[in-house]
Amino acid sequence: MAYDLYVITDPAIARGMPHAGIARRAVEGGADVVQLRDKILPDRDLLAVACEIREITWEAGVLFFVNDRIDIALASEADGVHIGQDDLPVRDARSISPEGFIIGVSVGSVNEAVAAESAGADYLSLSPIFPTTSKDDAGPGHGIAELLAICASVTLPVIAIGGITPWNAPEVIAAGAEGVAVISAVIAQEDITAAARHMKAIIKDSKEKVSKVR
Ligand code: TZP
Ligand code: MG
Repeated sequence: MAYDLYVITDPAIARGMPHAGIARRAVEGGADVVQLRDKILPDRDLLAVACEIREITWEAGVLFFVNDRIDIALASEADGVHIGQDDLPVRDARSISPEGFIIGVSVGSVNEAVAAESAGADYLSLSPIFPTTSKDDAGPGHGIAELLAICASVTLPVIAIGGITPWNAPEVIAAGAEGVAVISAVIAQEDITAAARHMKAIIKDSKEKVSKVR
């Protein structure tokens, strides 16, 4: 399962481009994961968008996750759901999921990371690594030291999110992140496909450098 480049859709940040358009461009640029994130669409519209992204990601062989909403994830046959500390607990999400369904959990500390791992999460995301304006309640950045501590405390893949750019992605990968999740660095760009391709190349290069020194 590759999590190298994890692109999150948000039409407001993509200057009004719809979710499916963002997803299509992101997969063309080499995204390994597309996450549908929308807090305002009515449920029926959200499900319709999820089904569109499901088709795009199936064709591209790319993972598709839905943020927060396990009901929409299951109904659209997504590969998984991404949940936060205030969403359904991992064990309850697991109890209503089919086999192989991927559950990712946002964590903000070593304690939360260890708890999510023992509750049965499949991957973790530390958020935010750096300050970001893309999420209203993201809070201050945890920084690279917290990322290092979490990567050392769990065996699950840890995805870094929040304020990641082509310039700081190498230090995030060097700290042990399995991949980077981005909104603005890819989807706020004029050419989403080119931005995704550029970010993917940086991640690949950074991973090669890390594997040489380990
Ligand atoms: N969750 C934690 S930070 C964040 C989310 C959805 C926003 C990430 O956006 P950006 O633009 O990559 O900082
Ligand atoms: Mg959430």
